Amino acid sequence: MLKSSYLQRIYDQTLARDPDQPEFHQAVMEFLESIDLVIDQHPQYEQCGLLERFVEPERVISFRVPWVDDQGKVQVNRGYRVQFNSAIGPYKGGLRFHPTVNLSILKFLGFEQILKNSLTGLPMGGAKGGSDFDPKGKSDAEVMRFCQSFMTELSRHIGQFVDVPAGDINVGAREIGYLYGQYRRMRNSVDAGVLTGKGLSFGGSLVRTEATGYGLCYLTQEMLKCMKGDSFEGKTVAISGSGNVAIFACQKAMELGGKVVAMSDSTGYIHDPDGIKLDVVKSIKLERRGRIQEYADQVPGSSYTKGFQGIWTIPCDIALPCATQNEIDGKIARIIIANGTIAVAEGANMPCRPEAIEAFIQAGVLFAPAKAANAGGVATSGLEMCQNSARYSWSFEEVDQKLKDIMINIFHNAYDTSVRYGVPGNLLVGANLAAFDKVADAMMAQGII
Ligand code: NDP
Ligand code: 2IT
Repeated sequence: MLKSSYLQRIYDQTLARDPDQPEFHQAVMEFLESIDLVIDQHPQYEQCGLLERFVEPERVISFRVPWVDDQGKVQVNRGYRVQFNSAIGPYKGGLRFHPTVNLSILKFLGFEQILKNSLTGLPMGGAKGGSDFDPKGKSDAEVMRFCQSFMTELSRHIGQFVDVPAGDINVGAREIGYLYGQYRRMRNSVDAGVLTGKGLSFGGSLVRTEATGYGLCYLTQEMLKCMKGDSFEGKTVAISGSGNVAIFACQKAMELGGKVVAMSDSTGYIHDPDGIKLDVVKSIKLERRGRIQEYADQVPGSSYTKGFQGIWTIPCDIALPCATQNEIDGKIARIIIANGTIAVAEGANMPCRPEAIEAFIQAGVLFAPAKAANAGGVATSGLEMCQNSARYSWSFEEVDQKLKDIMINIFHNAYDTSVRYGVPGNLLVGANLAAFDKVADAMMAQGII
């Protein structure tokens, strides 16, 4: 139950309007609980229907994506773009291709993206999109035909000043390349800033590939330093997932002196007490699109266990969930706490359920919420847009330094805000309030739209 009757009404309306969107409800509630602490100080929000507008996307686009498979059979998937909020900048956010994609998931991701993008300090609104297309087991040619069909419709709705998609689960360099090629062909114009995560030879930015995982570790390192006088040095680390975010989180955690002992994919996890050999993971996942199980066949002393949630039974000092939403529930959180973990930082979007977050905070485990901890990806997308506008590119070191500065700034912004509102160290509340402040200000200034 929320303290504010206004906020409770917003939540009740959200449930009633779309009863079949549990992930979206979860993201909205997590946010409203933070706003509940300060809403009394802002009576003008209710007068202007600010929260009513904030939880309703500006536009939701849903479309048919027909394509022909390698057997000549016609396949039809569903494509979406949720353009949630453009008060502070063009819509911005990734595309996810996964059989579980539906409007509930894309609305939760789009909603989170508004707040995350605000925290970066760059002028980007919030959006998310994708499809229930499953690229697993598909040939390159099938993926290309799907991407071309998807972009044929999406191209009507995006643009460098309108909406700038990027990657997310199962959308990486290959998919962005095909999507960009089709956009350019249809427009007969080189608008590089329409997508981010592009290849380096056609307007991509150095560090974008590494950015989410690196940024996660930069923020975690700052949190450990400022809140515990500690660091990654000598720490045992477990990282769920073995995709883009997980791989580069692993790389940076090791560079900072941590020992990563476990990683996973959707079917199981590997444990390597001597420390994960990242080149083996990269060759399985990035080159061959294989299964994490193959690691245990190649590296003596390591083991593979079926079931992706089992990874959290491996004791670690630092836990970095980097796979997908809701993988850590209250029961798993209690295992993580009992194992003596000192910090949990969310690389994935909403990987921890509300009861897990509550348990971490109660137990004094440092907790960095996704909208702060994984903002490095979209922040570097913002830097890619800057470079595209300037028709220029920065060196690896320049982009990496800017990313580091942004992540350190996000930590301090969230931390200082948590202190200001009487919940020192609660970075979830701090991040929500700091992020919302800017968007609310922009929405109030722009009238009832
Ligand atoms: P990838 O597709 O590169 O990797 C996803 C990883 O998570 C894979 O190991 C995949 O296993 C696993 N995974 C996916 N779905 C599930 C599931 N339902 N259950 C268990 N495991 C699953 O995606 P990213 O690394 O880009 O994204 C990972 C997370 O990070 C997502 O939550 C995404 O929203 C978030 N994120 C990504 C950013 C980016 O820049 N890419 C930026 C900020 C957040 P398998 O191969 O078996 O499917
Ligand atoms: O969840 C995310 O922040 C992303 N998938 C990255 C979005 C982006 O526009 O770079």
